Amino acid sequence: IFNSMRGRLLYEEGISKLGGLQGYEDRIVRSQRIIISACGTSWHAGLVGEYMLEEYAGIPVEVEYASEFRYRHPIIRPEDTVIFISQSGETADTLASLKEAKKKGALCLGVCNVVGSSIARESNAGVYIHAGPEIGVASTKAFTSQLVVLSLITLLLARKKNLSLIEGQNIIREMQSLPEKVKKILESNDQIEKIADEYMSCRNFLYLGRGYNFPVALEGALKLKEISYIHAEGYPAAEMKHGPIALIDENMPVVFIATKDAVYDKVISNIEEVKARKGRILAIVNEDDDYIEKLVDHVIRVPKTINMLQPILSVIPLQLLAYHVAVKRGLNVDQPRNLAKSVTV
Ligand code: F1P
Repeated sequence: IFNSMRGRLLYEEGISKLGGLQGYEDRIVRSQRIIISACGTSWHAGLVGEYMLEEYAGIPVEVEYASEFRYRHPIIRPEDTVIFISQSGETADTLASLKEAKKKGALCLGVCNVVGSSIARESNAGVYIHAGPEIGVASTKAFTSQLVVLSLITLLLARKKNLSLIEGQNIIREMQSLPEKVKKILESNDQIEKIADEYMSCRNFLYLGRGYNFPVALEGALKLKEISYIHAEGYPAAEMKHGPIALIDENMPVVFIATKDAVYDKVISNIEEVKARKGRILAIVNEDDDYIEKLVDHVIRVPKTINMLQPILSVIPLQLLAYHVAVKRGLNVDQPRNLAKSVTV
C-alpha cells in the first residue's frame, strides 16, 4: 500500500508541473485532434510530441510548420487544440499562426521558455519549460526541455484516457532517472571531440533515424548546419532508398541514431545498406549494444530509456558533435552567421 501511495504521489508530482493547464485538461482530452505549430528546433520537438501523443493519448496529431500554417488557410475547428512551441515565445510565424487559430475558436496552448513572451501571453493556457536562458542562438537545452514538457502533457492526457497508474508511474520514474543518464552522456565529451576531428572537413552529412529517433535525425542535422555551416540532411532512415542513397560513398558520413527500440532491426538493415555502398558511419547506440559497433566506423553510447524518452538522450551527442566540429572550424558557436535568436519578421 505504501508503495502504491508513493507511486501515486510521484505521479501526481510529475503532472503537477503542468499547473498552467489546470482547468483545461478535460477540454484537451475531448479534442478531435491536436495540431502542433512551431519553427526550427521547436518543430522537431513537436514531431516527437506527435509520436508520443498518438501512441499514449490516442488523439490524432498533426505537426505544422508555423510559416506554412499561417498562410495556407488550414481547417481549424473549435474542437481542436493547437499547441504552439517556441523557445523565445516571439517567433513571428508561430505567433501569427496562434492568432489565426485563436480567431477560429481552437484552444491555443503555448509551450514557451521565455516567461511573459508574446506567445505565452496570447495563448489560452500553457506551460513554461523553464530551461533557463539559451545563451547561444541555436536551441539546445530548450529542445530537451520541450520534450520533457511534451512527455508530461502526454502522460496527463493518457492518464485521463486509459493509461494505467502503474504504467504512468513507470514513465515518471524513467523521467526522474534522466538527469543521471544525461551526466553519463556528458562523460563522452572527450570521445565526441576526437570523433569531431575525423569528420570536421566533410562537406555533406546524412542523419538517419526511424520512429522516435527520426526527429532526432532532423535535429542533429539542423544543429550541424546552424553552427558548423556544413550541409546536412536529416531523413527517416527508410526514406533513404527513395533518393538520398544515390549520394552515399566513402566521402559521405552517415550518422545513424540506432538505439534499441521497436524499429532497431529495421535500422540495422539500413546501416547494412549504407555499409554496402562504402558510406562512413557514425552510430548513436545504447550502452549494451555490441552488434552495431562491428558494422560501423564509430559509435557513441547513450543509456537506454523507454522509447518515448530516448530522443532526450540521443540528441545530446549530436549537439556535442555539432559544437566540436564548429569550434574546430574556428566558428563562433554562440553567434552563428545569418541567424537570429528570435525570428520576429
Ligand atoms: C525557432 C528557431 C530555433 C533556431 C533559431 C531560430 O525559435 O528556428 O529553433 O535554433 O534560434 O529560431 P523558437 O520559436 O523556438 O524561439
